[in-house]
Amino acid sequence: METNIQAEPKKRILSGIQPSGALTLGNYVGALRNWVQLQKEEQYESYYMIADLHSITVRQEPKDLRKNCMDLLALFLACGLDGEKEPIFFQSHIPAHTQLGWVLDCNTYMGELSRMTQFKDKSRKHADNINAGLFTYPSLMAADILLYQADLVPVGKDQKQHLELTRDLAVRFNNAYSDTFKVPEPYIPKVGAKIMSLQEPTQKMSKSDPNENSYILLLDPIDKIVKKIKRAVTDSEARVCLGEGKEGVENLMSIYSAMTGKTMDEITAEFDGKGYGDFKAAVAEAVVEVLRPIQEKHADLMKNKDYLESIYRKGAEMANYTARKTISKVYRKVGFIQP
Ligand code: ATP
Ligand code: LTN
Repeated sequence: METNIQAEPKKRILSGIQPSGALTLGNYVGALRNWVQLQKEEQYESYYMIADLHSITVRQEPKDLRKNCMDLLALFLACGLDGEKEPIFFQSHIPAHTQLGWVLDCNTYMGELSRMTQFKDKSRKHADNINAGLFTYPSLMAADILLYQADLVPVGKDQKQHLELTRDLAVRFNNAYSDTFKVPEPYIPKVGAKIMSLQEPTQKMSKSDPNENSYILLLDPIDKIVKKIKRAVTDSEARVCLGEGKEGVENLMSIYSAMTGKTMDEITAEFDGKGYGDFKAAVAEAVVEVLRPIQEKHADLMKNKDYLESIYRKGAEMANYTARKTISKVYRKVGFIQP
């Protein structure tokens, strides 16, 4: 008997992380971990990118940038992404990103870019270098996404505003020049979408924070991770539960929840009658259990530069193929003469 079941076309995923420093636990929980999960699901086809072009919106030492790029690629793989099956690539290897970035720049309003909280935050942090690239960062990010006709973009909560602008730009272009871009949806995790600083739990945990006790790096030595968690800011109540003025404890509870899969209620029950010492020890143990195998794998991969090279070369080839199709369509629709 003949079966006539047509396979649904796969939904496409694209996301990226800047190689602007070593990754934090926030990047892992808010982004990378979900990428790995999504890549395993049959209904998706995913493109994961190292956003090196974006990273130079803040000054980078070339030597450090090169190292961070390779480190990040190895971390992607160590966290479980499969770069043999689906593309993992460097943004700067695909010329179409800057090409589409320019076209979108010309369709993005100054007012829209001025409203971006990331621009405002970074301008404050880097007051001596408020450059044009920092300002137009969101239209390049929109280009990253729209080039691949992505359906879904897995990111942490802080990127939601950029995703909204991306959707607006896609619709604007489609209306002006006829249907060209897929309008993408953000995919923001329910747990751990915003891991907070261990020292100032009202601020996001960020790899560019000057206080190194505020973040846990994925590649921090194990004893350092344990120390940082022990030093995390809590409160004087000594009760593991949610509540006003307990942002520090709530953050540690979210980290514990993200590491173990336990709910906030289960965690409250588990530590009922226990103090912060016991709680922090358990959080540290849970984090170490997740990070140790990633660190071991990363160290192995960093010894194999040829393999890493083969992954990003293959990634660029696959990504270029898709990106070129979109950019030539865009150039044609805008009215440029075909070369
Ligand atoms: P920077 O400090 O240089 O601005 P960052 O640490 O915010 O960098 P990005 O490269 O901007 O990191 O972000 C990479 C991904 O990690 C994004 O999807 C972002 O939403 C997510 N992410 C970053 N920080 C956190 C956090 N504290 N909690 C959850 N997700 C996060
Ligand atoms: N701005 C993002 C990094 C990034 C990105 C992208 C994320 C650059 N291009 C495309 C998703 C899709 C950030 O996380 N800071």
